[in-house]
Amino acid sequence: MKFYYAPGACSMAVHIALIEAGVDFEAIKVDLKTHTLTNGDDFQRISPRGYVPLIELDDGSRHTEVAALLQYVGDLAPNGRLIAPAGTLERLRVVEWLAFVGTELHKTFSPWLFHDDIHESARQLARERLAKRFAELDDTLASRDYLSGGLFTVADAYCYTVVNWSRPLKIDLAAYPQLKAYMTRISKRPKVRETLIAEGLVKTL
Ligand SMILES: N[C@@H](CCC(=O)N[C@@H](CS)C(=O)NCC(=O)O)C(=O)O
Repeated sequence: MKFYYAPGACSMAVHIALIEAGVDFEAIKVDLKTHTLTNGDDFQRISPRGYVPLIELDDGSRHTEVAALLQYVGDLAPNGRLIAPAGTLERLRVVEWLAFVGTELHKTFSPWLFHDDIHESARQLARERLAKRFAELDDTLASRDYLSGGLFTVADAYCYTVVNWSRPLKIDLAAYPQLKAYMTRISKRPKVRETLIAEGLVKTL
């Protein structure tokens, strides 16, 4: 399969899942400023919305949307390691978190805090909403290591990727010690380190 990504973008959640799952894939980097690939090809011809992540399967079909791709890749991991089987309560919990991260975190960060032309009042509203959601995460993580329990799942890959944007945006996580510890816990996972290196975000394991 081919996997289109941009370093540090939401696609990193899928990148982490692919590496955690041990799946074979070809990673193709996209420059989101110009919507081109390293070889100059126009990414918009591959992804009409111009969005990463995008996965192209061996049959040539193309698929998008972080939450959907994470479920697909999670299911490829042996023994339900990254997501429980469909139809179980555990699966429901992971999918709930995927939806929460997608709609309450990802789309509050982006586009509101990432574009210079957005008015300060809208930015402030986004920051306030994130503060509430971070407090909720902090409470949840006081009693468990990962979002849906004791095990890392694809929802954690997504949450980690998105909450990581706090750093460049200078959103201080000091008020959320459990969330901070969770971010550190995930950043130490060998496959997460591998992903960060693959995306050129850190230099050493
Ligand atoms: N609904 C999409 C959103 C994906 C998305 O927002 N991707 C961003 C990177 S985090 C992107 O590619 N932005 C490029 C652009 O807006 O042109 C999903 O969940 O996959």
